[in-house]
Amino acid sequence: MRQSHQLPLVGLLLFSLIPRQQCEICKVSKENKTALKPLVHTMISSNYTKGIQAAKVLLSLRLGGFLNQNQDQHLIEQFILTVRSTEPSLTSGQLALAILALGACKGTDGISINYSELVKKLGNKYKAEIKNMEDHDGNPLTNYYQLSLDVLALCLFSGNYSVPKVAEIFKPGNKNYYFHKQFSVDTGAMAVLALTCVKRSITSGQNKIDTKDLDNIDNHIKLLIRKILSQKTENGLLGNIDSTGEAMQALFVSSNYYNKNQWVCQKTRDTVLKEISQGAFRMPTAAAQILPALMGKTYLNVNKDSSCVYGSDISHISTQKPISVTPAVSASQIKVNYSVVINNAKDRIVVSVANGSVFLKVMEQAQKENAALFRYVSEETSWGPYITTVRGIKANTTNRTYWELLSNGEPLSEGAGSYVVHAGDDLEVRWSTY
Ligand code: B12
Repeated sequence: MRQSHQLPLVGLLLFSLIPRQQCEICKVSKENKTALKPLVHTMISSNYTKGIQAAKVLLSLRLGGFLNQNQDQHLIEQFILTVRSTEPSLTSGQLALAILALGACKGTDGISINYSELVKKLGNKYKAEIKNMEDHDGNPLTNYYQLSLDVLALCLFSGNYSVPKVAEIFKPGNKNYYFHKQFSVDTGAMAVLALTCVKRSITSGQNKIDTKDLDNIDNHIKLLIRKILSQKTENGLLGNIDSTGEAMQALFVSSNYYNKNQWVCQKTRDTVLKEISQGAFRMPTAAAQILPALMGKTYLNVNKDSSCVYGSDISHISTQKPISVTPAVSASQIKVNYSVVINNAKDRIVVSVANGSVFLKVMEQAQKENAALFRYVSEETSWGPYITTVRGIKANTTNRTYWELLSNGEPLSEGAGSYVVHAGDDLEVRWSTY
């Protein structure tokens, strides 16, 4: 009799001794969930239903459980059509993201998705990335962030990939983790998620391999986590504000690889929440990258066989006033310096733009005034306009060249479509190699 009374107590004691998962500790509490409203709103009010750029937003909203059943069904139907019509032109990482978004969870609508066909196509795109690396000095067609997305989607959706090859190419010393010798936290975080998936599939017996590969993968995760943690800032961000969400996901799935005192996830979360309240993450992609971690989720929670969670308590959010992505432009004019720098040659112009203008406006104005020197081409991407070409010279991933954006000699941490210029700024687009 006495014993049976004690049993629940013993159980409770044992339960309290089980270390709580980092993702649970760091998850925004029910009471604080309203702090996420601006993020959800940015995503819902964006025209995210258009194009493949919707993938990250859809993935994030589905993982977070922020859609209702009708929204989910409608968006997935539209998205399937988009994927079908654009698939041949998608990069490997874009297709991987599309698969992750479609298969984030199982909708109740009975829409049938031919995953095996999509996954096969992804396998071919991934192979083309590897082939490009073999032919072009280790440079993929896209980048390692996308190769990581490829491996993650292939791993989660039972696609074909070679474990020894993954163990070989994802070595933390590989140049593709670095831009200008600086470790890319976003890339490292995505690689940790991919490698963790591969590791779990090996240990669960789905993938039979040499234990040497498992040891190597394990070691890569350990070193990548060390590198991510070395980029922790005073206020707890990991890398910068835009890499923090995915880095949090990487740290959630690999808590065995670091000590509790090396990362206080609540500090990171609280800084992020403060940034949200001050209007950060105004771009749908930025909002999409941070939201899953704040809900205690990671891309490893993608599971096409597990039912979607619908109708979170803030899903009625679309009635809120939208947060504007475009900064307010005033009638007064400011003067800025703008240069195009190619090797040691610098062509400079002073242009006048309305106060509050973004970098791209300056480029437009310079082009109007002197097209021979300042003509450029931009391409719409999930982060806004990406400058691909200036004066006919085009960025090229195969030889790691691009047009770098700088202000007063410092590389910008945002793009031409969102960086607001200031009077007297020395703006530059510089032909660079990463
Ligand atoms: C790889 C990468 C690059 C490569 C792109 C070429 C390549 N090898 O693929 C290089 C090193 C050249 C690069 C350059 C820049 N990048 Co970058 N990049 C990334 C990274 C790690 C992955 C992008 C990706 O493939 N996504 C997945 C695919 C499926 O999505 P996608 O939309 O199709 O991807 C394309 C675009 O993202 C585009 N792209 C890459 N960077 C940027 C930046 C901006 C502002 C835009 C509009 C587009 C863009 O290139 C991708 C491949 O074509 C992201 C990290 C992240 N979290 O997204 C940072 C990231 C997008 N980059 C960033 C920045 C700031 C830049 C630069 C502006 C830096 C600078 N000072 O010059 C420049 C862009 C300048 C320009 N010409 O417009 C920031 C953007 C933050 C923001 N709020 O806008 C990110 C989020 C990194 C970070 N955490 O700070 N980048």
